[in-house]
Amino acid sequence: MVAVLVLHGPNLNLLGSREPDIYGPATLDQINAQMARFAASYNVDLACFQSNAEHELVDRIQQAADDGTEWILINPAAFTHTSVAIRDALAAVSLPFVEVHLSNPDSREPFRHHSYLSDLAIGKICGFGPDSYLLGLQAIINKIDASRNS
Ligand code: CA2
Repeated sequence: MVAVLVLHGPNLNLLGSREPDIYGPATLDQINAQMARFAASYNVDLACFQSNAEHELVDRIQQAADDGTEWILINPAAFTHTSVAIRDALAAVSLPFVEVHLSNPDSREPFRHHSYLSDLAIGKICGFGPDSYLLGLQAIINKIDASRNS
């Protein structure tokens, strides 16, 4: 069984309660539950973690280096555009990761156009609402299958 860690950045705990026009009506629990069902059907062990605190996300990434995590799926939220600390943590643990966003940051304000993580990511999916997470998870599962069969 392959272990995948899903990380959600600041304010994503508010999903479903505010700004549904931008981020949709689904709550974070609903998104996590949908991913968990999807993961189970592919025999993937999924762990989900959300924090509003940068250091907690850094700590969880560091922990992933020692807890059997093989891939990370991350929506860094606003930390996408600000956090050298999260970038450094991902670089330090050297785990492959996929960056996802509900919205398409490139079609929004200019300050959202730069990501501190994208150049380290295996890939990036954005703009599809909660489907961005499922598409990211599917891409990770395809990569795992490809590495098993090579
Ligand atoms: O589109 C995404 O997934 C973002 O990562 C969301 C971040 C934003 O800063 C990024 O540029 C793009 C913001 C997450 C805020 O989440 C909220 C959810 C509900 C209500 C208010 C904020």
